[in-house]
Amino acid sequence: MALKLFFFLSLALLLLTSNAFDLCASGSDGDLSVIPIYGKCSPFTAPKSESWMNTVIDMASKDPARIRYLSSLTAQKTVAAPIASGQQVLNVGNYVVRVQLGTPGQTMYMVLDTSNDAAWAPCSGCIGCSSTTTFSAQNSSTFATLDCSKPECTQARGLSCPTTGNVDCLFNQTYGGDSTFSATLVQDSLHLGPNVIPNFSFGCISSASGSSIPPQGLMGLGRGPLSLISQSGSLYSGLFSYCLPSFKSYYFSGSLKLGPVGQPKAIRTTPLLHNPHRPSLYYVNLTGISVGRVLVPISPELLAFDPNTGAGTIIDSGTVITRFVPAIYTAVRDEFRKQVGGSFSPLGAFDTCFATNNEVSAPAITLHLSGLDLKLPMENSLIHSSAGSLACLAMAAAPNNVNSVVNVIANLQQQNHRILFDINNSKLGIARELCN
Ligand SMILES: *[C@@H]1O[C@H](CO)[C@@H](O)[C@H](O)[C@H]1NC(C)=O
Ligand SMILES: *[C@@H]1O[C@H](CO)[C@@H](O)[C@H](O)[C@H]1NC(C)=O
Ligand SMILES: *[C@@H]1O[C@H](CO)[C@@H](O)[C@H](O)[C@H]1NC(C)=O
Ligand SMILES: *[C@@H]1O[C@H](CO)[C@@H](O)[C@H](O)[C@H]1NC(C)=O
Ligand SMILES: CC(=O)N[C@H]1CO[C@H](CO)[C@@H](O)[C@@H]1O
Repeated sequence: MALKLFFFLSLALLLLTSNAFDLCASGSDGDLSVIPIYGKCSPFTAPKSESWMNTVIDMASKDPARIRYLSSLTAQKTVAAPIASGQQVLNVGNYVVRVQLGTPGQTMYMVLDTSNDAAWAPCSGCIGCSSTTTFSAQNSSTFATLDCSKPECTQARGLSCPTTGNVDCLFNQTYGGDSTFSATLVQDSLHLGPNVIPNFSFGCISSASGSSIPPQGLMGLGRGPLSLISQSGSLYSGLFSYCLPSFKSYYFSGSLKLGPVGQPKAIRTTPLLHNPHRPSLYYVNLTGISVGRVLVPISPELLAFDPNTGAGTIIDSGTVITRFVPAIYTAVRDEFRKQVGGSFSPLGAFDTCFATNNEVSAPAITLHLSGLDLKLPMENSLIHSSAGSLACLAMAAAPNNVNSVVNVIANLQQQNHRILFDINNSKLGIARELCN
């Protein structure tokens, strides 16, 4: 009896300690860990750079290409893509989530992307994929191909198949502005923490080129029919939320909560808008921006939501720093500089860097959304150099030459907040939450 108790206690202790010390383990309550792509728990290593700030600058340097890409996501799918050659693989999409595909589950660290509809993963034998971790269809007992006549195939291809009958569903897709891949639409079980989604459709990549394809695949959380939320149907009730940890929090991970369980009960919300011109993206109604107590004068057409052109403001998990169209950014920045005073210098994507001695006078920036003011904590509006002597306003102008106005609320501004997407009720909730 005593021996049995001792055995039981040691087992319990072992379980407890192994959980407590594995900081990279997924939460046991059904939350999935959301890991900064260069954090300790991520299998990916940052490109060589001397400092953390330079890593962020490197990541942010890809924002303009991403915004052009997001602007190109019109209702009509674009298939042709310019391909950048000879570039080092530099990851875009800055958070990964650990999932398992197939039976038995094969672990993949997929980039989380709220602006993309589908999921895809590199498959064994892929030509041009950057990772040696690939999904093996042969090793999964639940794997199936999808033939060309299935409706999912039309959704993935953006057009129907040229032939009928039992032909595999092949499609090409562009990603991130400079990359393209060829894939076959397939189905297999997707394991997300304690949940299994059987017959989950995703692209099995057979060849890839360009520098932006996430090494172990992508999990689309957009609003289209092939996205995780649509494919999981009633399982998650069209609801998910995440908390992104700071890039700086090397050891820790935030969380992705799927479904209504464990979501904040009371949370301030703003309407989530659907723009038929760019149906994958999550739009919000940004009505103004304050710098300190000053409401920056912005002409309303630069903020207006327009279903015909796709203009408006989106919230995106894959853009690094918030981008406003140039006229808005300039007005916000000039007001910010006026209130801080002193002199400013540029650094990478940032054009408003100043000595940290002046930081006490840095005003807070508030994004006014319909029904919700998001007053950004300093950690979400300033970025500091590693040496600590310089602070920069962590926002920039969007590229000038996109089809129509798109402002992007990016992940640096979302960090340490819970962002709740309630698709069925068209609401976006935002609440401060420390998940570092
Ligand atoms: C399938 O699994 C076996 C055993 O784990 C492994 O040796 C093999 O490389 C896998 N096949 C592929 C195509 O990954
Ligand atoms: C995909 O691209 C390849 C190479 O450019 C081409 O041969 C193939 O026909 C394309 N497939 C589809 C379905 O568009
Ligand atoms: C939300 O929408 C999805 C798909 O549109 C549906 O399957 C699900 O049942 C809905 N959930 C609720 C709670 O209405
Ligand atoms: C956005 O907010 C403005 C100002 O309150 C309002 O006039 C406009 O109708 C809103 N747009 C949408 C699409 O809700
Ligand atoms: C329609 C379809 O493909 N159903 C399959 C879903 O997955 C299970 C096993 O995971 C198969 O048995 C079904 O045939």
